[in-house]
Amino acid sequence: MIYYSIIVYFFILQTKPAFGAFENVAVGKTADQSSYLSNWIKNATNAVDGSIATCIHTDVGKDNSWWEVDMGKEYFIHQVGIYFRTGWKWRRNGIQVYTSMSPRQTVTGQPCGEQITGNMDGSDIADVTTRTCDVTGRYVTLYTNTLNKDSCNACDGGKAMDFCEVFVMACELNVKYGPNCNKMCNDRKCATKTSSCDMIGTCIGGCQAGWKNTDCTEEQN
Ligand SMILES: [Ca+2]
Repeated sequence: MIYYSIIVYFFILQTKPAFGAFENVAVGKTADQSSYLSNWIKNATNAVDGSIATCIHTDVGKDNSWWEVDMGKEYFIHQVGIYFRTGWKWRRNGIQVYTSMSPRQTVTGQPCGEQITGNMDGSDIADVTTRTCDVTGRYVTLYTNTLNKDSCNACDGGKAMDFCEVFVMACELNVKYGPNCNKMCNDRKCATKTSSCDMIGTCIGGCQAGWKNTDCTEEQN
């Protein structure tokens, strides 16, 4: 029984999130944020530089804090994840993730899952927190107007945000499709070569002769 428990424990440790063929399309992209904490490097791209050692920090004492990444074009966004600062947890509570087609949507974008909530000191909010979106969008915005002040001894959470990296697991539209983003649009046998390719690979206008199904990938008998 002990041996079995060790095996299960090891398996859990080794299991990575099931992202399928989704890719992080945020890394290296353009980013902006509502304000900067003085004495910090004023670079919103610190949260999309691929390193958890570099972080962003909006200014304390200001309402409506936001941080936003522009992926440059629309993607099917499956999931958004945040690597928080591990030593500073009290600004995690109250953040909401949004996607949008145009910039600076703050609270008017499409919400990705539930607001990130927990204890005001953030002690029960995971260092790496994810939200599922499953929506098409170009921008991802993290937003908070939650006051975490006095949530711990002598620390001011304010309405600021601080985190080190945001990853956006997404599928490239008109290139790949499927529940795991692992099917190629060009492999379909659509009747019209210019047929668009949504996330279920629909061939608008039907299939070439000898092929069937919505995405025209199965041969007729
Ligand atoms: Ca970083």
